[in-house]
Amino acid sequence: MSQKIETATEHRLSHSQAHELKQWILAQALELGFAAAGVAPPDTSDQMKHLQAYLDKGHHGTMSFMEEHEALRADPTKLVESTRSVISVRMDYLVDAPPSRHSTDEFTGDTNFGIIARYARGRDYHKVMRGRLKQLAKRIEKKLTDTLGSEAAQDFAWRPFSDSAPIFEKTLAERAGLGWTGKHTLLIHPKAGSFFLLGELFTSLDLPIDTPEAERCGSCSACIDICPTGAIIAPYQLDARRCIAYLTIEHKGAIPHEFREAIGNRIFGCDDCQLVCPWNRFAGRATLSDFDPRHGLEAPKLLELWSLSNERFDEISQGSPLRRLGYSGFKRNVALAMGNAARSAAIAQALSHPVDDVTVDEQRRWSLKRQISKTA
Ligand code: B12
Ligand code: SF4
Ligand code: SF4
Repeated sequence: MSQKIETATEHRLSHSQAHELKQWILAQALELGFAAAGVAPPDTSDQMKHLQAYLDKGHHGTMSFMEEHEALRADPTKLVESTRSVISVRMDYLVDAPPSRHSTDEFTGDTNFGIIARYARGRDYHKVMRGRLKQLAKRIEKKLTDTLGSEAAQDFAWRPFSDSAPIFEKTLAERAGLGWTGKHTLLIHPKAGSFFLLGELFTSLDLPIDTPEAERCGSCSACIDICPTGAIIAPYQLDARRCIAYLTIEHKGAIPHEFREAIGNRIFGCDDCQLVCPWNRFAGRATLSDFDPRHGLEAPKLLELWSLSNERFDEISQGSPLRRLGYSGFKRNVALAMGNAARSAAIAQALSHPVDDVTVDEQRRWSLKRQISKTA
């Protein structure tokens, strides 16, 4: 089957046809709400040495999925056999201009509200991204039927991904010309910053490959210097166990004491290394309403979050990245932020009632103690 696909697509697309088809596909991607698209070769084997070093040092913490499917990570054609090229896409999620890292209450003043990372304030991007990638594939299928006949369309194999498979998404995007990997380990585009998400359409088409962007961090180290928990241990190297995104989203159980104060009022993910990055002066804006904040999640009051019932959390987190936390993880994070919040009798009062969940209750007691120490 895969042999048939390879032969068919290879022989049907001449150089100029492949070039024209690629330009057409990239235009369709923009029409579907992607901010950019490019084409990468299906080979990321050169990244395995970095992954191995990361795993050897235990930087992945409890994310055991990072240890799995080594062969697929190195060679995307093992994941989807007929893959000849990967269409990599970027989706911008920033709704408003981000505040300057040094001039806002978000970090220095009134912390009686919680911060949710910007990508997570609206609809879950996994669904948005994969839905649009499927539409892109359907359009390509129709185009192939119209230009090369139904057999070519039948031979067209594809699969969409976004944070849903063991692949190096940033490397693929880099190879597709969508940016360079910054020292904070995220992909940056010189004209669009880094507040975007990545997705891929693996295809059996032999499309022309793009040219990668030059690396432009230069001597800057702002992200490394600003990281509240010192998670960027060296340029391009992140110890996930120290990263607030890991601690608040992936880590189960009690948050290690050494990071509690530094987490501040961040209750889901962290944007600090991106907020400080000079390239985000050029950050793109979301074109899809899916990223519009829901339920006031752009600046939720901690006391309101703390009083949410399990049922209400279920409603609010429906179709949202927050779902991943579960009620217990959510309460743990809110309790922590309440402890770090500015002195408040109302918060101390709310924290004075024991809760059933062991992890949440331990966090509550720590936070109450911290609040009381501020009011004393
Ligand atoms: C695991 C994971 C996490 C983990 C660990 C992150 C990490 N850096 O490993 C945690 C939970 C911490 C996390 C956090 C975030 N994540 Co995340 N995450 C992933 C995931 C699933 C895998 C990343 C991975 O392969 N890590 C493995 C290690 C080995 O790779 P690495 O640290 O990136 O290092 C690479 C390079 O820096 C280089 N390298 C490593 N060492 C060295 C040494 C030298 C000397 C050199 C030169 C290079 C080098 O090689 C490595 C492999 O290419 C990807 C999706 C995917 N499948 O790709 C999303 C992904 C990277 N995450 C994403 C996002 C949005 C985030 C957050 C911004 C969310 C938030 N606001 O809270 C934060 C940002 C934190 C940060 N500074 O990176 C987006 C990034 C989009 C972009 N613009 O780049 C992705 C691509 C998901 C998506 N589909 O959009 N994430
Ligand atoms: S997301 Fe936050 S904690 Fe993680 S590396 Fe960036 S600044 Fe540090
Ligand atoms: S803050 Fe500076 S070093 Fe960090 S990613 Fe941006 S340009 Fe690169």
